[in-house]
Amino acid sequence: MTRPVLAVHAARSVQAQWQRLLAAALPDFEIRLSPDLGAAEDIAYAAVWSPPPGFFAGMAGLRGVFNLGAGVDRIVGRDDLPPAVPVVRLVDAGMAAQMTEYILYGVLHFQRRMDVYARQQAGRQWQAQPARPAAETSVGILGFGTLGRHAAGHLKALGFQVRGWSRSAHRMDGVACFHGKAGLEPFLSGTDILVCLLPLTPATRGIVGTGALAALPDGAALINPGRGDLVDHEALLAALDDGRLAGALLDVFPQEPLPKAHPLWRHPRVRITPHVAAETLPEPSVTQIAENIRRIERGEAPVGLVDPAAGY
Ligand code: NDP
Ligand code: OXD
Repeated sequence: MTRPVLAVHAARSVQAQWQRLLAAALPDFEIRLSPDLGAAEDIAYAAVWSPPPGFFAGMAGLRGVFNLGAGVDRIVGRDDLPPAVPVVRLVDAGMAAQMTEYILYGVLHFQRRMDVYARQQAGRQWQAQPARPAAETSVGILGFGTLGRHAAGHLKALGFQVRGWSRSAHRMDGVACFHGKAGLEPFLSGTDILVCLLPLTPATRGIVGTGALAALPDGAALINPGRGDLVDHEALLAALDDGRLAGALLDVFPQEPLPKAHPLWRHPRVRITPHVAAETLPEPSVTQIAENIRRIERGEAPVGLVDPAAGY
């Protein structure tokens, strides 16, 4: 009897590991690795990260697509994927703890003026900066979902003022929650350190632009581990150059790797990491994918089902 096929497309260096883990978790499936997928019509499920254009062409029997990450901007709205096929994202799967570490690092970097001290060190300058206690520092999280709420809990425990902005209304003890277009300006105007953790959708593309940056208090800082296209980089450079924005810690960019000639690389107020804020961990991800395949096979909705209309 032929077994249903699960196709994997990930970085070549890790495909074999995905194959081994998926085969152990789903013994009834045949796991095929891209680009050797055989007949497209045999494929029942696909587990993918950033598949090339046309990847899904001919997969007429596809019953579900599993994104090997939280952000589905490379999957939603593609013209090679029939709209009825469920797209499922990873929900936490070990990323929330990593993302919280990244955000805590960035928040402490700006709150404790490590950005200023790094520049002072370059000039051998011994100069204490005024203290800014956590209780007087407001961290605003744009995108108050799985990752944003996890980080908020930890920031609150460290004594920061925390606020979150989302599409729908949320509540969290000790956190000021804002939502929708009307909530954005009041959210931004009280944010000293802005963390951008939105998914990239038509509604969020370029959301951190001239207007949003101007709405932040003078001397605010930006941490962006969400997606590069959420930020208008021309507006960001202008705000950094005129000193309205104290600094930025950036993990994601419109083009990755960030081109070598890009001015962000050498900007004295910018710290860059190469899209590593929260990496996909194969073991917990495979557990989640296998459970979701069983759910779909039982006719139940998978956890992390993407709403194609909302784009996340
Ligand atoms: P979730 O889907 O759990 O959360 C998304 C949040 O954004 C929700 O609060 C949602 O609102 C809000 N949102 C979406 N659209 C809008 C909008 N138009 N206006 C206002 N709020 C909006 O996602 P995760 O927390 O799991 O992940 C967030 C993003 O982080 C990913 O999409 C990805 O881009 C990025 N990421 C980056 C990584 C890295 O290593 N750099 C690693 C992992 C993720 P509501 O609650 O109302 O639905
Ligand atoms: C993700 C990412 O979306 O790593 O999971 O960027």
